[in-house]
Amino acid sequence: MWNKTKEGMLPDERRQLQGVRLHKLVERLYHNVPFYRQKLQEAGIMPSDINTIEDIRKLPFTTKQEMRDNYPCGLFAVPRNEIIRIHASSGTTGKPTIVGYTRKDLEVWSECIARSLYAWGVRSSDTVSVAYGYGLFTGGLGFHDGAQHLGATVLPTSTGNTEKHIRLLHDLQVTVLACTPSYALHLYETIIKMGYSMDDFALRIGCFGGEPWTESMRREIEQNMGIKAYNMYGLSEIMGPGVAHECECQNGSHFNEDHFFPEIIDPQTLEVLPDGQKGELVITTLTKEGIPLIRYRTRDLTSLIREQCPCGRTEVRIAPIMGRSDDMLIIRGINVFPSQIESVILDLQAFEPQYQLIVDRKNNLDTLDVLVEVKNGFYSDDLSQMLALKKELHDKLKSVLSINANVQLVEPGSIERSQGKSNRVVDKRVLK
Ligand code: DLL
Repeated sequence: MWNKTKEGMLPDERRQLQGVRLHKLVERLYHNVPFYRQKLQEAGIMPSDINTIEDIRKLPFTTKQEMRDNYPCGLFAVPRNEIIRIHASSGTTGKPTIVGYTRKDLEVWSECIARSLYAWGVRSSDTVSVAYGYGLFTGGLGFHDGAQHLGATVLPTSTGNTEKHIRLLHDLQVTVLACTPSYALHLYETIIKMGYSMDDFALRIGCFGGEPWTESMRREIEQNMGIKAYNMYGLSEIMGPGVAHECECQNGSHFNEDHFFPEIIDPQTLEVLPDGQKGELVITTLTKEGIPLIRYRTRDLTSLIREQCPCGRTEVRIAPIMGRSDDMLIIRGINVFPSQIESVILDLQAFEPQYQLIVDRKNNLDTLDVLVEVKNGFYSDDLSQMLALKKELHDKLKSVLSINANVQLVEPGSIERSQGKSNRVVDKRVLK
């Protein structure tokens, strides 16, 4: 273990530590974040009421909508000069969710990622190609700092330019690959197309996450690429990658419980569910300084595995994410809410509020087709006019969502109207 004291802590000792940290967290939020003070007051809770980790159930939940309502920095719990990094993720409509990190937050982040990499067998002699997106997305810089903290050599490849990436993987004999699992499959196909065999590479370990994947995808990656493929779970609101990670047993992802406290709730009744039952994952950031969150509703569906893991880590595990309790799609690793696309369409005069989103996976890359009806006065046989409209929508979607959608303009009235719930999203991806 990278940090045996924390990862292998006796469960009772850990619960004590979590209780102390929870009390301090509530105190900090009560005094430093007006939104939380009001929320706690409304719930009739004072920091002195929270003393053990079991007291967490007295606390109210936090939602993504509340983060949006406090855009951009209303939930920051420290003065701006203590924030040394900002990342952002998609919000439910146009505005992104902003997250700020203090120096200590970045240290905790690197520590958590180093724990994962170490568990997977990465050592300072390894070279890690970080092929998650760099920038506002937490994947690139998160893995970058963590791998550097461990002492490995980092190759900051980021996304795109697959052939150049493959040549570097080959020429530098890179041993570790970090990217989304679907990108790993695409990379493999390109490797073969370029005439290489996996024997030409030194890859041993894959660090995959950022989107749902299955056991059969894992088998495919492991068999094709001749590597061990491990799961990493995380979300920007809580930190980024590094919230939970598999160990060598590949049987559920250990939660970094000294920093993040997980609960599973029924998304309808909001009742806390017992271990083993499937529900929505709720996370409290026990040590975060920049933007700490109490009982954040992730919308990810999973269950907690409490049984002792043969690896010796005593941290609770989560089962692979089984879906979401909202309509968020993950397309090429980018979180997309249908409502974001709708608001882009409605901002442009030429379109009806009638559209359909078709998501598919071709050559292991996600595709998004946006079919949209053009308003009567705007529909024309003039091809150049139609192409200009199409380009306008494409470019707007690209600037808001950072995604290249295939826009298809259709005649007014041609998208089937539904009798009941509208069926605006058709997700054809079958995760084998
Ligand atoms: O995807 C952070 C990350 C980067 C995790 C790289 C792992 C590796 P967001 O963009 O905020 O952050 O998206 C978070 O992605 O709520 C899940 O729905 C989904 N997700 C992330 N990891 C996994 C995973 C990053 N291993 C959202 N399995 C989360 C399934 C995942 N879903």
